[in-house]
Amino acid sequence: MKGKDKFIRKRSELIVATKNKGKIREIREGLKELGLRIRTLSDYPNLSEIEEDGQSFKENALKKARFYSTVLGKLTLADDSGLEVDRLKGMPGIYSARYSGERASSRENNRKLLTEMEGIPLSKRGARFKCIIALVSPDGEEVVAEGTCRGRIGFKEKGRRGFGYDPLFILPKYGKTMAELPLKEKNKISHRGKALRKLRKILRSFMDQVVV
Ligand code: ITT
Repeated sequence: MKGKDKFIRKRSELIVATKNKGKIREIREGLKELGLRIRTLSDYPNLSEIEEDGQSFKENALKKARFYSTVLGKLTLADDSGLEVDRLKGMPGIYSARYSGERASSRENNRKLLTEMEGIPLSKRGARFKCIIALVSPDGEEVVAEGTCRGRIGFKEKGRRGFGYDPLFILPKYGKTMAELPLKEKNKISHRGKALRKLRKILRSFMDQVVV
């Protein structure tokens, strides 16, 4: 490989700062046309983790992206996301991953959500997924993209795809839960898919800057 090509390849690397396998699958799919070399935190098992103590998705996404971009010295993307249920005044929100306790499984979180929603009719079970993706470069440039997706909370888990609250998240237009949609279909309509589409354009310009 010639010097310049080597430089371009090296600089087209992107750190996706998560170990969440569901997020990683969707982000890889959403960015695949860019041909980036994507690394995730699973490739850096010895790195310390940071506490997600921000008061919003945006704060947490930026905190994660800034931290890992500084530690690794590489262009870094971080996703902070969750489920906001109307009837629960936006809960679990930023606590989505640990709704039923630290290190809770998705199954446990879903069970807790069903308990909280007991007796509430479908018409009052509105909710939205929200995703904020922060992109931070080692020289301190920062970009944030957002996406949301509305649906309703079901009465029991349905579907085996996706992750997290997907089996409980009904998309009325499709008559299906998010967990019944293939990955590509989910990305077309999901909160994360929307944020990734906005980010693709920006990422391209980051890559162009680097190559010049
Ligand atoms: P990282 O911080 O390492 O990225 P995490 O799983 O802890 O991984 P968050 O703090 O952003 O990530 O919490 C997101 C939680 O919100 C996630 O664990 C799910 O429970 C839920 N969630 C987010 N996006 C979702 C999606 O597309 N489908 C279903 N549940 C989702």
